[in-house]
Amino acid sequence: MAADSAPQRTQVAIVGGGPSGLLLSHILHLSGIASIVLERRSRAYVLERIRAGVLEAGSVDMLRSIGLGERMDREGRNHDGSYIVWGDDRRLLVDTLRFAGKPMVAYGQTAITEDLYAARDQAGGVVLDEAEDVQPCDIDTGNPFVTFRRNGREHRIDCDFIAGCDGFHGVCRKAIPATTLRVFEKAYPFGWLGIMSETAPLPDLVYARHDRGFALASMRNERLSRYYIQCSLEDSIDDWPDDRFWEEIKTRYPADIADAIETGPSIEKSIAQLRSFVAEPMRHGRLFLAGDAAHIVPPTGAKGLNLAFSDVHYLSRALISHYADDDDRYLEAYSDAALRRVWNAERFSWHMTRLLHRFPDDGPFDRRASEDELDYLTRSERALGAFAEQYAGLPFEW
Ligand code: FAS
Ligand code: PHB
Repeated sequence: MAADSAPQRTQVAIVGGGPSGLLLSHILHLSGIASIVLERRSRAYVLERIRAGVLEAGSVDMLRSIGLGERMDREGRNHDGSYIVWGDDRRLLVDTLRFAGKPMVAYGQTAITEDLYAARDQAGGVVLDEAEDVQPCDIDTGNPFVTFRRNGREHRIDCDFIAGCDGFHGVCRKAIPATTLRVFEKAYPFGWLGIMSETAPLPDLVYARHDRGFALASMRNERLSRYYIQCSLEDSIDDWPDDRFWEEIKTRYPADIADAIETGPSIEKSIAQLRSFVAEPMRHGRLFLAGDAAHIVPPTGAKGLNLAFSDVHYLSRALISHYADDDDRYLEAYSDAALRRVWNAERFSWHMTRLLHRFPDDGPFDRRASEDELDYLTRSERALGAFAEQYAGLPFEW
């Protein structure tokens, strides 16, 4: 497509070229439904972002079902479960394979986004990056459209539906009237300092609850490790040279695990603020929100990207049913169905964040109560089963 041209009309205009928007566009394409993705940033910028790393079985199945399983199966790493360590060398395996019946897969969001861009390119998909000032218009009518500027030219695309996949800072959520939108929000009094290093990761994900704060050891592949420690919101990455980071994270694990951590120079370092956020409803007229545009979870439960996948599962099924069967039942049910799964993940992520982090106003009682809950998970199969099935991600409803 010429640099500054754009079709005048499509069936679904998708705002946002992150995982939600690209995945929706590709699934619709496979069902013969036309879409255009409008992304504010350059493709290079989108692909530079380091984010999620663990896929629930439902997300893995979605990628395989649309032909994007080959690289994931080659480079991704199956996980039968994740460990939690705390107190005086207490440890617990959250055995997701046993309780949910399927493994989780460590496969980075960056690779997924690369795979999705490649699939859209190969299919001749229309992904317009550096689309400025995108605006969803007439969402309350049967003839919505989007406007945007690109390469200095103004554009308008008429469509049947608009998918707001433009993340937490996007414009689509703001197009829902304030009198209609209900927002639920919680900010956490700490951040996550994350680093990526070209080192051999630990064999499994290991979460740590420690008096000095939360830590997490994760991975992307056999030679790419991802680590996080809870840090103050006052911190900047300049406060954390690599040596200080490695020394600190090792203090938060038992000696055998700390000794197994291979240190090395960081190739990426960033601090993410943690928040819980839900906007309801996820639909207004012909505008449908999916992914971070509608909700944010603290990454403790590895749910953010997986919720984007489940939203896209529900929304793509609904749009396909509309076009293929002239049946709008799933479109009508979209917001309620998506929000049922969103709220389970929001509650679980909030609970797991509360359980594993040191809150500034925590006293001895709070610490002992959290340690007792972890001890209880080691003693009760039923409690551990409930925890594991939520960490693994509940099945999609339809
Ligand atoms: P995204 O934010 O990924 O994509 C939205 C896209 O819309 C962006 O490319 C943006 O440029 C574009 N956009 C925004 N405004 C626009 C406009 N006006 N016009 C056009 N385009 C616009 N999740 C996990 O499961 N595990 C993790 O460890 C994890 N770590 C994270 C760390 C950080 C720092 C952040 C911010 C998020 C993290 N997440 C994690 C959550 C993250 O992975 C999201 O769930 C995921 O990116 C959601 O994908 P999208 O809904 O596509 O939103
Ligand atoms: C990651 O690998 O980035 C990751 C894994 C599990 C989490 C959060 C982040 O809970």
